[in-house]
Amino acid sequence: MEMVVQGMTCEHCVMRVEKAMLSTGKTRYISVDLATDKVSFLKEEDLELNEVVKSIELYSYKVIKS
Ligand SMILES: [Cu+2]
Repeated sequence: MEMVVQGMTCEHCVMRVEKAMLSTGKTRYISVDLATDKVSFLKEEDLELNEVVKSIELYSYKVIKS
């Protein structure tokens, strides 16, 4: 699974996004590329993508679904 998350400027942002995604309890192997804003991860089958998006947007980052 891949998506673009806009607004990340440093390692703290990366950590915040990872933490938000992990808080859903249904994402694994999250990898964030700060240079391209690309976030790759595995998700459990029963996870609605919107759940992840919401958790990230709580921190005011913008998610662009690919
Ligand atoms: Cu930052």
